[in-house]
Amino acid sequence: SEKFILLLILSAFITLCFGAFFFLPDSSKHKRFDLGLEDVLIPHVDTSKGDKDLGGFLIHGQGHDEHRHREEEERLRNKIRADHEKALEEAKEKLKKSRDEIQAEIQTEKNKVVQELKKKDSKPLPPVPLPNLIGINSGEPADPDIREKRNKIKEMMKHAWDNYRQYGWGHNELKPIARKGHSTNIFGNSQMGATIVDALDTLYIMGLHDEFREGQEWIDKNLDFSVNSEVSVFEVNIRFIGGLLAAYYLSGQEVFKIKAVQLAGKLLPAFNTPTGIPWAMVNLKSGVGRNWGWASAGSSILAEFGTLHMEFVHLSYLTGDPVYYNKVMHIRKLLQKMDRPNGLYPNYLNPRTGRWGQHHTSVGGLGDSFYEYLLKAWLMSDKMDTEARKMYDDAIEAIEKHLIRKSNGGLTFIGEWKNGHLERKMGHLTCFAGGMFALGADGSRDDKAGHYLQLGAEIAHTCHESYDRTTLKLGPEAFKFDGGVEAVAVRQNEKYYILRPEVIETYWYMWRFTHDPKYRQWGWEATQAIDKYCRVSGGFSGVKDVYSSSPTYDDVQQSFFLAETLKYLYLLFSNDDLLPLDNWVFNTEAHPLPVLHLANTTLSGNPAYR
Ligand code: DMJ
Repeated sequence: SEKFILLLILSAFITLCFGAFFFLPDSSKHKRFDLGLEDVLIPHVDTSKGDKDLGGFLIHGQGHDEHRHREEEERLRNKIRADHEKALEEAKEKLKKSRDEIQAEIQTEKNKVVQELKKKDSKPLPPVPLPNLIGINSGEPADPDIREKRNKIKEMMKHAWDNYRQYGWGHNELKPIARKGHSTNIFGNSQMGATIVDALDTLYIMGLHDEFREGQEWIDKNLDFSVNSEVSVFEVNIRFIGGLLAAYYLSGQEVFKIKAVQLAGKLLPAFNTPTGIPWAMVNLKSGVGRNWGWASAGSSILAEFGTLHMEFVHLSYLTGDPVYYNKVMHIRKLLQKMDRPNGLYPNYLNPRTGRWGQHHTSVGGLGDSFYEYLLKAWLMSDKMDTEARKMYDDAIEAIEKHLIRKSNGGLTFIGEWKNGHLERKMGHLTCFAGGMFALGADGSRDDKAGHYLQLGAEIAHTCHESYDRTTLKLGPEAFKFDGGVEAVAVRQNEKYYILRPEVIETYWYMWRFTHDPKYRQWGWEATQAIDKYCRVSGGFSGVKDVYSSSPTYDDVQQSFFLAETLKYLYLLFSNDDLLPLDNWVFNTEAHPLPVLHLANTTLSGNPAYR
């Protein structure tokens, strides 16, 4: 508002000066002005009729035109004078107003602009035939015991949602003990309702339709991306774009598609780097991007720029605009051209130079979902994108050779590669890989399906052990296989459980592929432990030490608890006809996207695209 007042004073001053100009006695000035004005007023003069070009000014010849021109000039001069006087009066009036009145006027103007922009942004997108949407509201188990367990999980979802609804509505996440909103820097500094967007599809498949509608209404009215906020490109993609796309496919409500496309447009400036490898963060308003300060040598992170493919392909499919598809294919092509130490992809890549940063490789944090998306790109393309499958097979072979080992106690684990040395430590995040190996078994190279299903089972077992060897029966953030320690966290800062889904995700995939009842049993153990130790009256909280019998809470209900943990549990106790894996591929935040039956990888299935 201060700027606004300064501007007003300045404009009043300029108006005064300009007005004064008319009342100056100097007639030569008038003459110059008249000539200049004439030039502006009558630009298309015909010089063949006696007009002369004189020093840049056009002077008309004598004659009957002259009188008409003088009248016209006089009329215009009067109009300009009147306009300036009016502007001056308005400026004086404005300055008489109170600060609050001026602010209210500015706000009204702003709202008008936002409304105009909204109107422009909500243009209908081209109609696109929806893929076959099978199994979006079924899965009721016949067995009463399983039904009861499934209902319990639905009740937990309701508890998490209702408390967020009551205490954190519109905020990104909930602090269930302080009973207020919570956020982290991945969502920037604005309230984007991350929990609402992340939870929508879980609400939908659980049949919580009133809650789903509430969420939809909030998104329709409040979810606005024209904010001066620096967000994580990866997190916004997997949680928001993934969540909105899944909600769109499940419900058919256009608003989700429109919001997903608007948001994607805001992420695109992140790709404006010398290599096309996107920055980790982007300001949604200015489009300025940068990387995390902690990342090696200013690098972007493999698991971040490598986890955009599924959502971006769907965006191109739905809009008919190849821009999204081209961005992710460019990343893939660039990665294909690069040398990989020992066939492994390092976690860090510098977006300015196109060179790897530190040679660290992980199937857990910083690497994980890159491998997952190679496999899922293939599955999502109805197995047409064989290039992605080949990259996945190559990567997994190198990982098996260099990172996967058996502990002395016979537990298979996936370690981390750090500058030519294997760290015998596995993260909770890495436990998703059991499910990934099982999902990728069918179609694997040299027909090693049995081998990969077995590998998935071994990882599931190891991760279950990491839960079973704790006091709370909940898994730590990271656990070691070193010097007699097996599947146990050693450092205090690795003993926490923040409601993560990866172990349960693997149980669910293993259940779908084997129907071995132990996976439901393990899933039920985890459900009970979460309900017993993480449930508080204001929602669900993470715990700081899974080895302590009197746990302390971290007071955060993560949005992925509703998006992933509870969804995978619910699916584990549902029949396989709910979201069958032949028709749906889950993004890394557990948002189901339909398989696109494309003739090839150029999205020719979409008529709007052809
Ligand atoms: C989720 O946001 C996603 O699964 C992501 O890929 C990594 N892990 C978190 C939850 O633990």
